Amino acid sequence: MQQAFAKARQLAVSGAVVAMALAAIGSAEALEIKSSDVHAMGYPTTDAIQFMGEWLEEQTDGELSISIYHSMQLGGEKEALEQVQLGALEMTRVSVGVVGPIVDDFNAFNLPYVFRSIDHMRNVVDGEIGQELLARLEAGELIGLGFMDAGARSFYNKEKPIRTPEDLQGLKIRVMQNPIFIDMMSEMGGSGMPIAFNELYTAMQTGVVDGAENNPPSYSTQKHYEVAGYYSLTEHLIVPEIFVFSKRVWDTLSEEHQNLIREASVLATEKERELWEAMEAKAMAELQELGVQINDDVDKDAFIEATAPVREKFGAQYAELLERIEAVD
Ligand code: BDP
Repeated sequence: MQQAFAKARQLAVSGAVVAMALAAIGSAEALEIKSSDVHAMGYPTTDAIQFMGEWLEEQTDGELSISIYHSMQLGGEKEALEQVQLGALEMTRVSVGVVGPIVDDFNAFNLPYVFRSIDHMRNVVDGEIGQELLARLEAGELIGLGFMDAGARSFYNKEKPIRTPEDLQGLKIRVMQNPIFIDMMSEMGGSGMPIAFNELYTAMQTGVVDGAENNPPSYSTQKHYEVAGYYSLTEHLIVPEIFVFSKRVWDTLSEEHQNLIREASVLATEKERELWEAMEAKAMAELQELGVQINDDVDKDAFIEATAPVREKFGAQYAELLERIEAVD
């Protein structure tokens, strides 16, 4: 009897050891991907990444999952990219606007009026050029997973409607943290100040800057209209969003997991675009309802002409790439 007990105990113990060993193997493979975004949940980018996480969880029985650090909980986009480069954060979704300083070819996408339309931008980023640029991010310790839509950016300020570049004279306009946008502002007649997105509302409120530029959903969800009530549809930049993974962490993943993340990224892009279109229409309707001064009487040709020197200045550096972009339908 005693012997039987001893045997049973032994079995139970070894069973527990096996269970622990299995759990250890499981946890070595399991990864909770932390991903940051400056936007709140409910925004197309955050919701698309959430969708990506749910898909991954389902495909891997919970081995891969994504937890989103939204609403600038981890600060601005420059810092997030640095964290991802170091491997302290697995993933982030940022604007291509802040990626130029890491891999400068991305600045070809950051030039004013370089894309003729949203469709043109999509055809470029979905085609060979987009794939090539994503691959180049590896040199910057990043794995480029995909692009998302962010519509077109237009000016807003607290003073007046903007119809021509002259109207920008004397205005201090916040731009994303990339020197190329400061040049863009000078050529247009204003002065550009790089400020992190999470500091922008206060910067406008306290008069550090008179305004900024962004797409309708960002302007609306951040409530920037409360402190800068004139929105003018200059649509001078069509800068896509991008989501990237830490190369350091990526290199520790199994090929199977890498492939699944790639697959999920394509789905995330599709999802975001679907959500984007609805969100943009909703934001414009809301702004109108709120009584924001939306000005569509804009001399776009004058803006295109005024910004020609920026495209020329950077044109030599990105000549081949710009020609290829232009040639895309
Ligand atoms: C928004 C982008 C976000 C940028 C922000 C900005 O979605 O990634 O951080 O603009 O202007 O449109 O900084």
